[in-house]
Amino acid sequence: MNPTLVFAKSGLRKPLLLALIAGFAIVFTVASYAWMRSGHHNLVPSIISTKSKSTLASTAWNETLGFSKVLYISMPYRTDRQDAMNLLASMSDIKIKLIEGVDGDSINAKAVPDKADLKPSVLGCWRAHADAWRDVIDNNFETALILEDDIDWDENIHQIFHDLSLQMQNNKLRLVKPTDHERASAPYGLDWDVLFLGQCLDQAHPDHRDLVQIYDDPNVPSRKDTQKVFLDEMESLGVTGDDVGKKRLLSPAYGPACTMGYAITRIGAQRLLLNLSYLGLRGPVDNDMAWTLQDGKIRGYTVTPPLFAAWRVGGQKDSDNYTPDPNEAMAKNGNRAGLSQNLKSSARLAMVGQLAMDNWGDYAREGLEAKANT
Ligand SMILES: *[C@@H]1O[C@H](CO)[C@@H](O)[C@H](O)[C@H]1NC(C)=O
Ligand SMILES: CC(=O)N[C@H]1CO[C@H](CO)[C@@H](O)[C@@H]1O
Repeated sequence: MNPTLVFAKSGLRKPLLLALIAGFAIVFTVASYAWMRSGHHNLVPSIISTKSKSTLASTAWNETLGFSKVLYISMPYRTDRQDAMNLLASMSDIKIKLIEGVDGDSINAKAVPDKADLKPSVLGCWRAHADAWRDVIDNNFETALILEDDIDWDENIHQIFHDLSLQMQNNKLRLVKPTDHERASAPYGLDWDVLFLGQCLDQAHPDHRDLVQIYDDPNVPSRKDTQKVFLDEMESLGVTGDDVGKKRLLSPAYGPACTMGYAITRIGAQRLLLNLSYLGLRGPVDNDMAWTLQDGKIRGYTVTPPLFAAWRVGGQKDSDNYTPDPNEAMAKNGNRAGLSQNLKSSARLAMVGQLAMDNWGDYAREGLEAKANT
C-alpha cells in the first residue's frame, strides 16, 4: 500500500508529517556518518580493503552461495531426486535451477563430438554438463556452481563457503593480482576456469606439491569421517596428524574425478565447450576435464576434503549412468537408510530432524485440552 495514502486516510496533520520527515532526515544523517566512519569512505583505504573483503565473503550467505547461479543436473524422470534436491536446497536457503539430464541414445550421431567413442550413458552425462556450460555462456553468468542431483552437503554450507571465499580473496596460489572488479565483486576471484568442490578424488601435480594453501575450517570432517583417498591427498600436501579434521586445503586441480559439484567461470565454460565439444571429446566428461587440466589447457583449484558428497541409498537408484545388474533390486529403505561421507554434519540427515514434529504430543505437553476445559 502507498504510504501517502495511509497518511491521508488516517487524517495525519501537516505538523506530524513534518516531524516525521525531520526524523527521517536525522536518522539518514547519522547513518551516513556511521557509514563513512565504517570504512566505506575513500579517505581510509586500508579500512576499505578489509571491510570490502569481509562484505564480499558475506555474499556466501546469499541464495546462490556467492556465485551468480546454482545449476543442478537431473534426468527428467528422476523426480524423486528433484524433490530431494529442492527440499535440501530450501532447508539450506539455496536456490537451484534445473538443467535436464540427457538420454545418450537421443543424441544424433552428427552431434557426437569427434573422437568420442563412448557408451550412450557416458555421452548423455557429458551432454548434460555441456548444456550447463552453455547455460552459463548464454546467460552471461560470471560464475556458476554446477551440481548433480545425488549429492549432500554440510548443514553449515554457507559458513563453509564464506570461509573459502576469505581464502580465495587472499589466494597465494594466484598467478596474477586480482583486478579491481574481482576485489569489488568476485567473492571467489575469477582467476580460474573450474573450482572442484565435489570430486571423489584428486591428486596434486607431482612437481607442484608446494602449491597449497592450508586453512582452518571448523566444519571439516574428522579423520574417521574422511575417506582414505582424501587423507592420502592431504598427507601428500602436508596435512597430517592433528591437523586432519581441522584444516582444509586449496590446491591446483590436477587429476579430479567425478562431477558431483564444481564451480566454473564464464571463460571456464567457454574453454570446456571448446576443448570438450568443439574440438572433440576424448573420454567421459570428468576424465577429459582432468586430462585438459593435466595438459594445462584450463586452470583449476581443488578444495580438499570436498564440500559436496555423494548421497547413497544402495541399489539401482544410485546411478542413472549405468546399471551393473539390471535385476538389481531397489534399495529397501531408500533415503531413510541413505548415507554420505566426508561431511561433518550432513544436511540431509539434519533436515529430517529439523522438519520433525510431534503435534499431538505438543498438545499434551502444552496442556491445551485442560486449559480449554477451564
Ligand atoms: C549472491 O552473490 C553473488 C556475488 O555477489 C551475486 O553474483 C549473486 O547474484 C547473488 N545471488 C543472489 C540470489 O542475490
Ligand atoms: C578433444 C580434444 O581435441 N581435446 C584437446 C584439448 O586440448 C589439448 C591441448 O591442446 C589437445 O591435446 C586435446 O586433443
